[in-house]
Amino acid sequence: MTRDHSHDRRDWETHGFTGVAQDLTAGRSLPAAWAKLWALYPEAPVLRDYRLVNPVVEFDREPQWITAGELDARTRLVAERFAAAGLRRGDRIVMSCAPSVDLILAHVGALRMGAIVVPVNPAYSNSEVARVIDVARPTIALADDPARMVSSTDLAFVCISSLDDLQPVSLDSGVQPVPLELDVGGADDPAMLMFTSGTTGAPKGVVLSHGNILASAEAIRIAWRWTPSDRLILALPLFHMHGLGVAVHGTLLAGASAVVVNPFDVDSVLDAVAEHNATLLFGVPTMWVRFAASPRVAELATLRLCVSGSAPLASETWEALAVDGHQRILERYGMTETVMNISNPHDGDRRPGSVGLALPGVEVRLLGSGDEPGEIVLRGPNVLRSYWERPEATTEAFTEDGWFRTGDLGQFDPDGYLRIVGRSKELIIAGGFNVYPREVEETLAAHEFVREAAVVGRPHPEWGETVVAFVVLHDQFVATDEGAIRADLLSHAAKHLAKYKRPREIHFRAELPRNALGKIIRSELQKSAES
Ligand code: MLC
Ligand code: AMP
Repeated sequence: MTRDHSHDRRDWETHGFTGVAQDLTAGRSLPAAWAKLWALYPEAPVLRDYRLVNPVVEFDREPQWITAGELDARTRLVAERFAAAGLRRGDRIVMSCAPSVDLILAHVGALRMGAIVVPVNPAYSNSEVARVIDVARPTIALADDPARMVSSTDLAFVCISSLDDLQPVSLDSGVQPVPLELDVGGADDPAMLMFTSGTTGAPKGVVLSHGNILASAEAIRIAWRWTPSDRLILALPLFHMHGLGVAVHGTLLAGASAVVVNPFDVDSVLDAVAEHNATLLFGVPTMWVRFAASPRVAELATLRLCVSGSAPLASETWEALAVDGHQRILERYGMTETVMNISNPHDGDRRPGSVGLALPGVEVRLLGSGDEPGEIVLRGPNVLRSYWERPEATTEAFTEDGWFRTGDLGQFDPDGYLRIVGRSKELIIAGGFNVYPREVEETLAAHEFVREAAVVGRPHPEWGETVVAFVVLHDQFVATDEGAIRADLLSHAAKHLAKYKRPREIHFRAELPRNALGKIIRSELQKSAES
């Protein structure tokens, strides 16, 4: 049973939207909407790196602002270059790079030509990248450092630093440039393929259409009163929804500007805020915890709007930033499958511990009956249609009557504000990055000493949660020195898993707690991790 709270339309109005859900995709696609703006205001500064950083290239130039007109021209050249390397409409292009303006140019160029962007964490191990490439079968992979990419005969590599030399040349002998039509995709055409790992082994690819990403960017543009005079300090990774679907897409759709800061650190961000008279800052809770602890926290006061998302923001952090940073942080709730769902209002009560009200176009309900928390389910133009080549996963993700199941548990305040009170899915969020226990468990279990492993998240004041593993060894290793085995397991994890997924603690057990059906009782392990 779905519990109706029927506030959606009123929520949309509180966010400043009085239209209908279809209005949000009237621009057809983000590239079409962006191109219109670029033609209107070609001189407007849009993007700039704060500093130029690349792991394999030394830059001999200073960062410069790119105007809308230049962005139009340069993304066209990027698209031509990709086409010359063999990329066609509907083909996948992996992008695995540190945040930079060049990466944004590549992302926008690929979207404009109708290719499907597959963002991948550049800190992934070769085996993590290989799993994505296996499933996505991309034509091109763009990387900071091609040496890090897995080799494959069907895949052309483009090093991001070579995008600087924006000549429409053939990278792949035999493949000639083709005439390109840009910005012609429709709302239903796929735009992005993002992997969420998944709780059941093989990585699950989330296919987002141009309509999905446009609807969400339009909803937050309206709700957050984003205007061309806004300037964002963009210090987020550009391989997840927060950095791409919110920060990049929103900036370009608002005709606003952004300064890309990489890597994130509190001082660089605050320096950039001051130097560039920034108005907006978005972050994950770990970043906000670090701002709250900084002696420079009061400098946040110059910003028009600070937004938190990707994981729960503790009320204490919210209060500390309100008092010391003079910022009422606006918390919002999103997901790869649905981009942005719910947000505290720009005008009105921004409530600590709550994610607020349904964004324009989004309908929100809870599964279950009574006043107990229920699973949050959603409908709207932002919601994915299907997973990549996984019909069974798609069926499981929706209720019979077509609502998307988030796996998050929520409860409404009497006036319709939603609180996220837990998760029904097995997921750990550390520093705003998702860790799927199953993936870590499988990695540990692949070690020759290990009979089985279970992984849980323990609350952590800075990271939100931290990864704790419980391991049962094969009998012959039980009497061996635990310290040495632990070190061996950690180095095994380091070889196969990106940093944020690695266990911070490993506990050895003779057996794992199981229920009558033989299922591991995670709540018991959780308790033991917390004690
Ligand atoms: C890392 N460390 C940890 C840890 N994770 N220690 C304890 N517990 C953890 N969970 C250790 C590392 O091993 C390292 O140690 C040190 O802490 C610093 O790690 P790091 O990775 O270098 O940290 P840093 O670069 O400072 O990164 C922190 C961060 C980053 C907050 C900047 O995590 C980040 O960019 N997060 C954003 C994630 C994001 O964009 N999520 C959006 C998902 S989209 P040592 O010894 O090696 O120094 C989504 C939808 C939505 O969710 O709603 O937005
Ligand atoms: P991802 O799949 O990486 O997009 O992560 C999405 C998940 O992040 C959601 O399903 C939530 O569990 C979590 N999340 C995002 N924003 C918030 C928030 N403001 N509060 C609590 N959890 C959040």
